[in-house]
Amino acid sequence: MRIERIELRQIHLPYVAPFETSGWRETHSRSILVRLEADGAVGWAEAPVGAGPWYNEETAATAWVMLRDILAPMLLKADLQEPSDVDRAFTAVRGNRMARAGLEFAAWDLFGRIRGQSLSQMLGGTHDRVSVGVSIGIQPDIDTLLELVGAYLAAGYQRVKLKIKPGWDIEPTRAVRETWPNLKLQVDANSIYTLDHAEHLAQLDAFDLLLIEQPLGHDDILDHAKLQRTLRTPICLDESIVSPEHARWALELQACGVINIKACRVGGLAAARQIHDMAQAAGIPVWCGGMLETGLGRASNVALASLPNFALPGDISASNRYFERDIVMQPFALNPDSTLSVPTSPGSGVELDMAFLDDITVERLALSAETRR
Ligand code: OSB
Ligand code: MG
Repeated sequence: MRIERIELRQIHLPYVAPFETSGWRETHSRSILVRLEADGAVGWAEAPVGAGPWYNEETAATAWVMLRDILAPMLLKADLQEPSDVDRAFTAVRGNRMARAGLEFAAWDLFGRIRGQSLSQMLGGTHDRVSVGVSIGIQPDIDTLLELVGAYLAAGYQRVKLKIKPGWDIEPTRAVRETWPNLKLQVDANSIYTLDHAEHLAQLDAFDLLLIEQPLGHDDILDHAKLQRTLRTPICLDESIVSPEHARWALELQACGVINIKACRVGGLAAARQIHDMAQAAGIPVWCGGMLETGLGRASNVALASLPNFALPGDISASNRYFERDIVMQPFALNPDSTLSVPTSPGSGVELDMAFLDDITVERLALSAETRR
């Protein structure tokens, strides 16, 4: 199959509240949406890039240029038999995995709609609901944090992740643990510490955490292996695992006890599934991370999380945790058991609210086989 037309859209959609980590703060989604057309069918997807290169090296601006000048023209020349052929078509491309993932996700949606199969079915999903939690950004003070955690628990979330950084780590975690002794609790440092903080981080062992996510360098594996030997709490890698090869290195070095899988971070769902399978074979549980996606990206996260080795709750909260109004006709709602239901319709299983999408689109571009550069 040949892709006949590719459309890119830059959106600008405010979050319900700014999201702050150890290294950045964002107030809006700047995702790039991708639309593929082939054989009379249409596939849509989201590349959840941010405003600046704070999580990884990509930004909304760089991903736009990569998609426009390199990746979309390459895809228009490729012959696709399977969604996983997209990854192969980009073998010569270094990095830029979120931009690549936008096209790869859209191909999964397209093939699913053509074949009448849901994304979860195509991937080999085994669950019809997936356990989810909520990721809570850095707050101005502990009282505000406790109030926010209480509100999310009242809304039905049964697992909480706290963003931490030096000066906002031991005390907020202690306060949440003392208030809710049985809560499933974990923390995420987004690469802010070094091995010099090993003794400091060991204080977190007292709080019975599910895991400590990405304490050290965004591209480090070796020091995480050293740190893991000094901690009782499992380390979970996020930023460092950008490909199945990186997962293999981390597993061989015993750098983590858990892996956070984000398909957008590793170039797409085919690579994400490979990491899932490798971790399963190694006896290492995985869970599905998030990038504050709209309902479109959320749909592929939920489908991915329906695979069997997604053993811990994902950062895949309901639509209303992120946006006042989502861009899909079927916003994700939290079930009373702290799960989201896995869509069953073909492809991503969600339809876009096109009128609303047009309102929040700030830039559009179409490429077709004839106009390719
Ligand atoms: O490190 O997991 C992260 C959001 C944006 C970038 C990085 C991360 C996050 C989150 C939020 O923690 C997860 C979500 O609810 O989508
Ligand atoms: Mg993380």
